[in-house]
Amino acid sequence: ARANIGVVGLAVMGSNLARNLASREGNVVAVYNRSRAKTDELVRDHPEAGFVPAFSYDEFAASLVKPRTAVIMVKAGGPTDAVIDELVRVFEPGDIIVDGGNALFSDTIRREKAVRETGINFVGMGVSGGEEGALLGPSLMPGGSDESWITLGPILRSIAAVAEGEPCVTHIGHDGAGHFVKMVHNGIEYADMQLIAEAYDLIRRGTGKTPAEIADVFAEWNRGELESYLIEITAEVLRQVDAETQKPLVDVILDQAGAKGTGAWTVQTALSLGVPVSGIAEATFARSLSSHPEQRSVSRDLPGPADALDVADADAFIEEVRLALYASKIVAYSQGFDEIRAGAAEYGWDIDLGAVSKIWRGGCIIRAQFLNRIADAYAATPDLPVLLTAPYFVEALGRGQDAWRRIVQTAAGAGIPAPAFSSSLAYYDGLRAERLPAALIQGQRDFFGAHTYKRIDKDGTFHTLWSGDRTEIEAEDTH
Ligand code: NBP
Repeated sequence: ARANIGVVGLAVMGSNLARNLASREGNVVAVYNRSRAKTDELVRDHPEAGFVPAFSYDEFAASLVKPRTAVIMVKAGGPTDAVIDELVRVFEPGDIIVDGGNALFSDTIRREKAVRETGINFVGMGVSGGEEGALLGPSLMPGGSDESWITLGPILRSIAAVAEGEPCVTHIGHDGAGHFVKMVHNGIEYADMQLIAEAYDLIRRGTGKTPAEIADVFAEWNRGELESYLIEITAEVLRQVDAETQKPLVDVILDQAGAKGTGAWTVQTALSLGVPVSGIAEATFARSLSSHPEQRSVSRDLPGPADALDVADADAFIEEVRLALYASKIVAYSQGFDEIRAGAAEYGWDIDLGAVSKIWRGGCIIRAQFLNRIADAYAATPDLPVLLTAPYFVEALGRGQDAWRRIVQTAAGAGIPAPAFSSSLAYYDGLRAERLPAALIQGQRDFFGAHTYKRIDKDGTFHTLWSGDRTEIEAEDTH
């Protein structure tokens, strides 16, 4: 045995992660893949890595020094369970199994519980940054036990992306905490992408600028407070010209957005936790709407406003779109962090929200300047109940809100869908409201279901005898 770490699953993510591990001082990496060809190819193409290839799980276990540590990088779901079963068979108490696939956090909780009974440590780890991140430095979100973190910490710190001198990895919390945070990361990514797409659409339809001209706008935005990987690649995509037709590539790409399901998981989980993540939900639903051509084709002739959008001052309009985008983005991130806070409370994880924002500054898709502001906010007030109420964000929202409202009005007036812009604004105004019409909803619930209500002026729970003489009685609290 001479390898200190092993990788199971050598498709694009696993082979890149294995190469990343092998490139760091002190690591000797064992590699195993179900079908032999991938292992042979990786070892042949990368002699510099000094891989220790294994062709059975027994051989893989024998090649690892104790405590054996292996990262699984296979398809999430059944394949992951199959590999875990094999590793549990050949590993011993104290060894560490890390699942770096995109598992649903509740699967990770289940697996951790089952594996822990064997004395083996199981760590569910979110890996962000795609293939390039895996090779050059991902953002890593490991869960699992404190004991496994002692062994894993130095190895993961050595391969993670580095942002402002700090490795983009932290021990998120126990069992499924890492995969939970990775899930919300992906949900925020959906919201951020949708907001950028809405901004592009408004600018294009409002000013008539070409995609290449709008690419310049995004490149300019990338020099300011919106600076981020997603804004940067948006400029690149908009500038791309299709070789075949010489049209902007964005105009020949079919307008149906795909999804692998992590946005839906984020929303489903938020629904069960009772946390509004409207920005993420709208982004997820917008992808669904786009992907129903049969509905869209029969809906094309639905009536819309008479006049198309015609903006008088293009530069002023673009600046207002920028402010609306930034304000909506603050809402989306605030909602995402709220979901992490609620998940931590529900599942008993001690998650440092500031540390989460810091490890997203490098390696991952939502890496951005902006995350420093989130880290600052939690450093000042670790138990901040709503992220967007931190002073910096209050200032930014105050600066942007007039423009944000005008952009949402403009979009509605012109019949341009801006679901994430407008739902974020509605959420913001909902939080701000002194009184919400929820009082009326409680009245309705009491009317048809005797669900009772509380009063603003005295303690207790009340019910109006709606079908009787409509006097109020004190009632049991039944909600
Ligand atoms: P895939 O998700 O395409 O999985 C292919 C790998 O799974 C191959 O090594 C394959 O072995 C192995 N595998 C399967 Br399928 N069934 C197996 C089984 N029953 N037993 C053992 N191995 C099995 O690979 P990927 O795109 O590299 O992604 C790996 C993981 O990383 C996934 O969970 C993915 O969601 C996650 N992830 C991906 C990205 C990304 O950007 N692609 C980013 C972050 C996380 P074979 O060669 O023998 O068929």
